[in-house]
Amino acid sequence: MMKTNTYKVLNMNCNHCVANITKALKGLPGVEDLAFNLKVKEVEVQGDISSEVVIKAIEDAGYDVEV
Ligand SMILES: [Cu+2]
Repeated sequence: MMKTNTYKVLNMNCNHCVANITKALKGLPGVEDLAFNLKVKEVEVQGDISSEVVIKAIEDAGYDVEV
């Protein structure tokens, strides 16, 4: 089922972070699209994927997700 969830990544500060998180999420099964808003430190993840998997992938890349 297609859904969209938004995650706040507390230490996402620049385009380098965006690139790292893109790399971490793009390859996950189910992820269809990503949209970043650096100003408010948010990433919107569209696709059929559980938030647990998304959060773990972001954390494994070295970032902190506000839950
Ligand atoms: Cu950065």
